[in-house]
Amino acid sequence: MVSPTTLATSERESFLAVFDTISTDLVAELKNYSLPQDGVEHVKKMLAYNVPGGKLNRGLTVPSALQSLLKRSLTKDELLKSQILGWCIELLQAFFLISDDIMDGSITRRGQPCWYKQPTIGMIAINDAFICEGAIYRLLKQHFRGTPYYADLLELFHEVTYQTEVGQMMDLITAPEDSVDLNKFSIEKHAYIVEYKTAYYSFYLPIALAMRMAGIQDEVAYQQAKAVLLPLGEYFQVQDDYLDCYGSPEVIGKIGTDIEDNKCGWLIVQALERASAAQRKVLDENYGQKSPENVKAVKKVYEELRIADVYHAYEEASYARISKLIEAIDESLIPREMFVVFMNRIYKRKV
Ligand code: GPP
Ligand code: MG
Ligand code: MG
Ligand code: MG
Repeated sequence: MVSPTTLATSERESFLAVFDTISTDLVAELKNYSLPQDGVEHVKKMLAYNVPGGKLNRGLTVPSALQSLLKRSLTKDELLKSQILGWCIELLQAFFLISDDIMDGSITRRGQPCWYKQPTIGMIAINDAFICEGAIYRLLKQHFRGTPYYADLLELFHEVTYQTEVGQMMDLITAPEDSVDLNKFSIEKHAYIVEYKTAYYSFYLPIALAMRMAGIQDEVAYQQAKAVLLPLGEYFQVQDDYLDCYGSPEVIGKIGTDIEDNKCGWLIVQALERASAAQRKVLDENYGQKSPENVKAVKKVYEELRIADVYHAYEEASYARISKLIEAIDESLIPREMFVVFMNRIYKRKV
């Protein structure tokens, strides 16, 4: 019998093998633009550095969700097409992460320096992010132009990109560098930011793409999927906020910057709910400052308020809440299994 681990490994290997095809196809297409050799080298290097090195949760979800939806093994063509859609999400992710790291002033990503931190790259990274976004639409055109759901795919990518940008905008304007005002933060504001900046593209998009491929047209099915996937995305971003402070950089591959960056993250909004007047004063004076002493003072208040315990309770409660939401799904429209698999992929994650 094939164990789940072996299966997961082979799914990943087969998915990664498609990346090579995609990279080659994109480069071949650029040669039609008479792209000089140094341009070809740059694109290859940039894609290899920024696209395949992550956990690939989003990308791998498309083929596995399609299989759940069709309730059978995929044909070669279905597998390849769903993997290409998976890579389109990973390209979207690369576009966002390259840009996000510049905006957040981050140092490392996926265990290596952020792309913009590479000595020969700097602000060229901004244009590279645009190239990653553009590549999505080249691939969609190349592989899906003849399908009945081509327009749906385009619409999904455009809509979700815009939603993410709106979320990122709120993330940024709630965290101005030079004026720290913790009164701007709230649980509701946080919930809005994470739904828009993370949940749509990371959770709704992979499942919605598989549903389009499976030929599902009933809007109710998409609403039902969203009702689970947006809360799941919120839970995922709360984990990200927690790991920013409590994760180990060697494991998560990035060094947290949320306290320094004055971010309206989950830990600070929970701390604000619980802080005494004296603790609130410490937070007001130290949050959003670059020096390690300030960061330490904020973390000390988190310790006093046992915010890590609050988080662990939130994890348990989220699992129970999302499981209930999954049970409410009408199985004649979409299989619950698809959501269970996705949730188990991230539950209690350390990475
Ligand atoms: C995660 O925020 C959100 C994104 C990566 C979306 C970015 C959207 C753009 C339009 C650029 P984060 O800053 O907490 O992520 P990380 O912790 O990985 O830096
Ligand atoms: Mg960031
Ligand atoms: Mg950010
Ligand atoms: Mg983060």
